[in-house]
Amino acid sequence: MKREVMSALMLAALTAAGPGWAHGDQAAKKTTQKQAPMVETAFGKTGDARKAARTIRVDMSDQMRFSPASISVRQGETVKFVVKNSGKIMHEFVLGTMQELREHAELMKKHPGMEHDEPYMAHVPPGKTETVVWQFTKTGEFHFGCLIPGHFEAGMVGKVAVSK
Ligand SMILES: [Cu+2]
Repeated sequence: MKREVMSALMLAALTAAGPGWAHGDQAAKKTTQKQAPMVETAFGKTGDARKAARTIRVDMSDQMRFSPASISVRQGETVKFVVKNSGKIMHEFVLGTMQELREHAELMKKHPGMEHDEPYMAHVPPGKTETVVWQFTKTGEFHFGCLIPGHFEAGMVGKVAVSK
């Protein structure tokens, strides 16, 4: 939803800049709709949906829990997370290291209106489902959390173990 709004704004801005630019943006827009921006982190990188051999369904509830709360993957594996919010309030699925998630949760408490969109996160309104495609390029223990103020602290956190 947010990405669509951004694209529309970008298109409007580029159209104002001239017809040549607008034409270029048409092509760029098509690719961004198919593939999330390439991002590389300590816990992996943006996945290619065509290489996602495995789909993991994750449910989020108003009991502040993810189900499953523990996931095991192999290094190099690309996973398509289909994240469903079966609750009545907003939840989100954010992959990261425990330290990053903790810091991010603290920031969200200070700035509750803060908005961001990265390929390793999904903001899911009640009753909706969003998808995150991610490649786990590094071994280790990573996490996913809901960073809506209070949720992470209430235990809305899960674990991803990436093994060789
Ligand atoms: Cu939540």
